[in-house]
Amino acid sequence: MIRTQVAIVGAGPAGLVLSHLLHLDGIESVVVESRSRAYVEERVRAGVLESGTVDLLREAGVGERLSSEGLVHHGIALRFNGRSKRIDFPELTDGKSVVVYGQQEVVKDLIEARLHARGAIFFEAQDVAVSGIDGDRPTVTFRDVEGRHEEIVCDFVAGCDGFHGICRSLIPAHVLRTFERVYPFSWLGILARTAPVSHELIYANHERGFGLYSARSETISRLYIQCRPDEDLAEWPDERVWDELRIRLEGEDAPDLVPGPVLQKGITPMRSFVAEPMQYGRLFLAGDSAHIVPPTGAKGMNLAIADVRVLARALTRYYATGSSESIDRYSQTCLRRVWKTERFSWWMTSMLHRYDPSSDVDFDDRLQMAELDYVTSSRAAARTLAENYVGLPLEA
Ligand code: RFL
Ligand code: PHB
Repeated sequence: MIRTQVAIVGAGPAGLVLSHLLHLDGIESVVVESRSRAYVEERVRAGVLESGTVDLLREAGVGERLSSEGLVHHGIALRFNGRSKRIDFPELTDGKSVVVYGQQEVVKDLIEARLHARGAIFFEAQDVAVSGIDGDRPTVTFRDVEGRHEEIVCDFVAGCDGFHGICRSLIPAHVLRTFERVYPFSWLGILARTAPVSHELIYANHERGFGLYSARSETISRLYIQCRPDEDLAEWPDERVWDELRIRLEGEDAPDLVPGPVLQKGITPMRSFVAEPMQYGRLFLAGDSAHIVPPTGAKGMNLAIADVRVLARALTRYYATGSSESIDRYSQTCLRRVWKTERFSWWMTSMLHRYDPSSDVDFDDRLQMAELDYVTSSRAAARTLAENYVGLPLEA
């Protein structure tokens, strides 16, 4: 039997940041992860860090490699009607910017920091189960990598186990309310060994569908195209992906794409989802276990980290003062940011995608063009995009 203060299910960005922040405040935790360390360190996902996320990671002492290897971006381009229009972040947000640094690099840095501080992470845990969240001694049980039965007895459980995890379903059905929107398209993404030809991200609205040009480092590019939700990857040999990307980014000042070896290729479904409340008894949900945003606003990982910052502060207050006021308000505090981020991600998605690429241009498509024209020509409109993209202020 293992006794700890906080048992954390899931070693994604939410679980690892939470464990690290708690450690800095002298609170013990144990992380239980169903995948292997190599798997979570190689999983290619998000890439854009809000300025508040960057500050948090630096202040928490895990920003060294992020500072030396991350690419600072001072703006993005919105591309429509064959032309790019730039949104300048520092100018519109009193000097703020974002950093492009892969989620798996953040995860590597955090695992390294946790293990260096002798933090406990059980990888490859099987049959993970949580019980007793109604009482004051919840437990997490699982089989470890050697098949031994383990039991963690704790004060609190953090459900950081992603959208397909087990923790959300522990909230009784009569308490849990969910909100969902599924979009009629997905993203086909590639990671390629080729130097970025644009030093800023390009979000393109094209009549054949959305296209996104992003980067990971001086030698690695990350690109996406809108595709059908049921798209078969086998129908997308590398050459076809490059051709389609070139079409979606075509026109005046088009980036001169240089195809390189494709290192990874995958399809990401697009969904908006929120579970309310984000807590029940001694269980707290954080990150993708509680909410999903479509990736168009680059918010998923940032929102996960914003949740656990609120949770770490609330737990620290509880252990320091005995007051449960902040933990009782955890869900309410988080949901304010969650819904604003849902709104922004939905808005970026709806402004940039073709909802029915097989049909003729219709009323909605004309509205999209008007919106893009407005957002790139009105300072007031551009500011609303910029302040959301660099990240709304974190809770004081
Ligand atoms: P994660 O990263 O999914 O981590 C959850 C962890 O929990 C583990 N787990 C369990 N562990 C123990 N017991 C169980 N029963 C468990 N069930 C699951 C999982 O193995 C995993 O390690 O959630 P977290 O920490 O909340 O972090 C959220 C972010 O990962 C997520 O929001 C973003 O990556 C979303 N996302 C993207 N966001 C962007 O901003 N830009 C992107 O380009 C982008 N691409 C993506 C994405 C998410 C994807 N998913 C979820 C499939 C691409 C993909 C494919
Ligand atoms: C990425 O680089 O993976 C990326 C960038 C911006 C997004 C989504 C994904 O909106």
